[in-house]
Amino acid sequence: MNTVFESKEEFIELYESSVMSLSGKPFEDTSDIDRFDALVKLIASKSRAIQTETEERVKETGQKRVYYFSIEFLIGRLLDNYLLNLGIRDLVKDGLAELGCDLDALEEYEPDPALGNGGLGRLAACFLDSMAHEGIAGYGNGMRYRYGLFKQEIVNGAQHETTDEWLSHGYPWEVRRPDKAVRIGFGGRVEQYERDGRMCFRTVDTEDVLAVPYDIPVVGYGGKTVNKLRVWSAEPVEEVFDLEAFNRGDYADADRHRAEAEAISAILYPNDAGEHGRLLRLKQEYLFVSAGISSVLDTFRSEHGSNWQLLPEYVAIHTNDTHPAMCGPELMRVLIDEEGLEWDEAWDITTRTISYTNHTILPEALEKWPISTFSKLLPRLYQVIDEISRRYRDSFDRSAHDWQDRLRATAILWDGEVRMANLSVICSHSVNGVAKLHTDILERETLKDFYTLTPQKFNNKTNGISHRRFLAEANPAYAKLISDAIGTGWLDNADELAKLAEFENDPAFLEQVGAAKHANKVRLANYVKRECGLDIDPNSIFDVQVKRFHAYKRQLLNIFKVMDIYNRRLTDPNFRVAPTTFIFSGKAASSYAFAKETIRLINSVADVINNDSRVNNVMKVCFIPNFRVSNAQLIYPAAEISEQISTAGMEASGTSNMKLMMNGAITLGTMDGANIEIVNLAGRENEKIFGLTAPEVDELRASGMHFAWDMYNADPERLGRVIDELTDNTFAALSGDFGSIHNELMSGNDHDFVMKDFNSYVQAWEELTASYSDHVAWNKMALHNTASSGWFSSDRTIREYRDEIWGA
Ligand code: NBG
Repeated sequence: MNTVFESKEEFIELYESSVMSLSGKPFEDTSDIDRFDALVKLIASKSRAIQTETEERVKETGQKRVYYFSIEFLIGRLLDNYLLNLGIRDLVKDGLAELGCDLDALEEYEPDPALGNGGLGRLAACFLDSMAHEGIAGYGNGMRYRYGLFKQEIVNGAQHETTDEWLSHGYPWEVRRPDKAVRIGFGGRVEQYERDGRMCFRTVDTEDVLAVPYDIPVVGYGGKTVNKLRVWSAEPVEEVFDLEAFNRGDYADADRHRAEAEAISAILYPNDAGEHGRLLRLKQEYLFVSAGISSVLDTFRSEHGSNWQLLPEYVAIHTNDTHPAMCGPELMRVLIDEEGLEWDEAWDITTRTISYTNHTILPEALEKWPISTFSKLLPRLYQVIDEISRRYRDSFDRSAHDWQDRLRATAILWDGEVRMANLSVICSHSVNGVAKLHTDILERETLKDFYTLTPQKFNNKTNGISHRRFLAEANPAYAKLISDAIGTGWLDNADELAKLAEFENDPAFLEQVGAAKHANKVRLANYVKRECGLDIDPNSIFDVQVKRFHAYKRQLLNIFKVMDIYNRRLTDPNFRVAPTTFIFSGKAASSYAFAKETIRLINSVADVINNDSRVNNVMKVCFIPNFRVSNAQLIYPAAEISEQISTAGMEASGTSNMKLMMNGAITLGTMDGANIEIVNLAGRENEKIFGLTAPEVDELRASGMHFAWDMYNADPERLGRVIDELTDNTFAALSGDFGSIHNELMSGNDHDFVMKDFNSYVQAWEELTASYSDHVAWNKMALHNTASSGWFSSDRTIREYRDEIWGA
């Protein structure tokens, strides 16, 4: 472990002087914000010192550098994490206490940057943590949005979006690097010219913006490696302030130039809002790709000169989903137009450098851009894509009888559109899915023609999570129990969690497992009381579904279950219910009406149940607003049931399933995504599985024998009643009925098999909760889940990427 501070005394001295010099005030007069700021600045500067050492080591040893390009990085708060990773959490806490400051209280001042939507962005952040832990020279490359994803408030049950101003007090971790800014050109026209007897291309008359990087340190556990995350902000190239307009009183107009440039990095787009055709999104994608590639190549050049053949040996560029798909053509453009390489050589270098992860099979999320928009905004890049596409078509073996179908499925340019997923596959040497089932579906269905053509490109990398953030840091009570039992080696090597299996039959230990869980439930109950004013009972079962709202994730199925239990409890006094708190949290894309209505339904059901004294001794429904990394860290440790109930085949992997499992929750889920691997590791008897499997879903869809109205008619007392209640005013008091959900479900013929899986789901829930009263058996299952969860550490995932994709 690196010694960041020689002693507590040294820390106190450095910290005091840091607080005073930053604030210009005597220590006693400084506010908590001053103190927080100074603490971060101190830790950041210590981290940068290690970063310099890391950098020297990388240079000396010629280590391969990995660049992870992602349009989202959901990093969460960093202070606590970095103190843990540097091994100085206790020292700093004690030192602060001597100065009369409380570390936990200071940590509350840290903004939680919402630079991502959900799993995809959080995965990127976990990967940064694991790359640094594994000693990989791994760097994030992304966007610095002025506003995070919106802030969610609940008004009359409905989601309201307001801006998330995470930068309003500044962000003490980042360092602005204007010296590394890159000029990005949009529009203009392509011109041919001759250089050394060779025909070359350049783009002229472009409208330029400046991409300015901000660097955030990434501190690896063990304190030996500090990498960085570089995020780009768009700014005007030069200050063009229209004084005339200003003097006329047109203030907005006077600064229009700046506003237009800055708009590119102003907002983070929701990932499921059907964003095609939004010019700004395309500009964002090009900006962080082009600026990122330029900075990657600058670093390479400074170390290896223009030996571009060596690029794939020293550099790996990983593209996280299709948003950075322009990496391929952009690298080609630079190598050819600026470095003078021939096409074939540039192509060989490019494809050996780039790799691609697919994160979804949802067709609406596989990005496509109209050729007209694309070619106008990026004329030279479009030419390069056109040439890649032409060569790809020409490479086709036309003797095969089905070559035309195959081409149609895999073409880059088709039907007036640029298809980014196909572009990504063609420009990469490796294509991976994020869980076994997902990769199987890619190979068999979504990308099957590519798989037939180049099976060697395809591989699986089941997702992982940072066990340090989501277990050690989020769940100190449990983490302490674990470390007391098996030592702290698990922080470094999550496989050591398996040692907990020894304690599965130790009643005293199991009791402590239960006590830690209880403490976490009390902590969450306090948070819920503060945030929502709702009392929830820590002795009830905490049944948790927290994730983005989407039809396929089936929050609707969950709330149908709650409605059904409520109905049965009212009609049948003998119906026994294990006291349960149903906890939901998550955001819906602002344009996704169905998802937003589902949130309103949950809150409306909550309003009725929580105020009905006939039932609220056994059930409460709780929607926690504004789901984000920081409150997720309170929710996962308190959960006992992990709801992972997507329609089988739809959830690529899921990662909250892993976080919850690691924290000892039992998965109530379908055989989907990584749930399947959870079941394989922990044993089916330690989870609760229900519902259609992916092949059954396919079969039923294909058969055409699935009828929503038949199911409705067949079960008037339960399912039928729940569906009636969408429109019969039962839950309308808060803000009206739910006709659109009713319509979506019945006219859409139960597209996501909510009705189909309803019975087996509710039955599974009843069986699972009935077993809760045997606390010993329950805690044993919980512990078994934690003991089986080490494989889901993102350290393991990253080692697989390193060995099988990056060769780093
Ligand atoms: C999401 C999937 C999840 C998966 C994460 C991380 C997108 C496009 N995909 O199932 O829906 O866990 O990616 O891989 O956000």
